[in-house]
Amino acid sequence: MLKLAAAFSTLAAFAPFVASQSAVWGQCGGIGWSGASTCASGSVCTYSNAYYSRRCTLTVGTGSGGGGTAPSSTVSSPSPTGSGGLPVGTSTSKLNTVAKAAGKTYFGTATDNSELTDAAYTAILDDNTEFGQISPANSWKWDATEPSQGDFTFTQGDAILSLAKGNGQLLRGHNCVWYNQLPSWVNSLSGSALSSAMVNHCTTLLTHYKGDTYSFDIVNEPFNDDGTWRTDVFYNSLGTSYVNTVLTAARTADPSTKLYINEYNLEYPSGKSDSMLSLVQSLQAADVPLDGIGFQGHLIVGQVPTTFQSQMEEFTALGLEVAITELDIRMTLPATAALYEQQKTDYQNVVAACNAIEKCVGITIWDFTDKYSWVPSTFPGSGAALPWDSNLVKKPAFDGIVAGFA
Ligand code: 9MR
Repeated sequence: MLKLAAAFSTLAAFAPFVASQSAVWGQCGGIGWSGASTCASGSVCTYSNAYYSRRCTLTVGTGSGGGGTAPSSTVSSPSPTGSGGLPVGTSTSKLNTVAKAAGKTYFGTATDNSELTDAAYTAILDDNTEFGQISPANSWKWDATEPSQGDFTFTQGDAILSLAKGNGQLLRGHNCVWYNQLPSWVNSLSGSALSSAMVNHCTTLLTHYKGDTYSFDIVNEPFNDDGTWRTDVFYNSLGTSYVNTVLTAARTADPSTKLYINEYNLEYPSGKSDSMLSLVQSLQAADVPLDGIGFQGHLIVGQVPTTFQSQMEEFTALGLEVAITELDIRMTLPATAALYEQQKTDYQNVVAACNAIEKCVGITIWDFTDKYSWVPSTFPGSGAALPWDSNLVKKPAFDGIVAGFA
């Protein structure tokens, strides 16, 4: 009721203009339309299709260029169809607000330095009622922070820190030890030289960001899908003990952050999830510090595992917290209305799975707009994986997220 009241009071603010101008989201053109063709102050008439596609949309911020973009704070559209005839999200709720109301610690997004010059993008990113948590998509990784041995650079990483601090957003550190985006000098090491370099890297990274993060992905993607260990330089040279070593070093470097192992394809029972459970049990038996498991959640529309919740519960039963750390749900392009609706259902189901588990502390989407998604370059022909489209217009998936927290 409160949300409805807020929506109506926003509409009411534009009521004096209705006689001569169309209200925000009102029709302002199209075949057969004989009503007003100008819009209320602060909105522009935007073409969507020949019949009912001219709607008065709010302009974003103070500048121009808002045409066609539905800002996240606007009222619900009476027309659920956006450009290209695809449905749009209409919820006026804010994602972090609804997540916290549901008892979660945050709803967040990844972001990357190169995106921070996009003012329309940062206008959404900076809203801590939408995103209460930020993950650095790339600039805290090993290749970005220690490109040559002992030569640490945190300029890009610190830009993400400043952004989150300035916005009052939590940070998830990402990441410390990963086979990918690893500078080549690391691959040439072995034995104690490798172990020292790994401990030094993680200690320096966590010390630099000491007290700044809610949680930190210390080990990323240690297993193959069949449950065998990934044969990267760490496993090949140090065996499984590299996990123990680096978690212990991380706890010493920053006792205040929650230490995570982060992995994909844990959402259904498999050799990988079995191996992760065994690893957790062996770490716990050896008193190695570990606080959480990150379920990355890189999923496919129409193929979201129904086992997501029970898989997370396997780990919370061991006393750990869990988080969905890199959620996106991709589709085969081109996007259709049916795929958008299925994606909405899929997002709702994933969020509901976390919502049902007290120790699922939060959800992070892997950036929030299709404009900056990693998916199309990695899976050619797939995309549209995020809740905002590439024009920063909310998709039905947004409404699915809100519904999942209900
Ligand atoms: O989003 C990241 C993308 O910009 C990089 O090109 C890519 C390179 O490996 O890494 C992406 O993020 C990955 C994350 O760090 C770990 N899980 C998988 C993510 C998507 O590839």
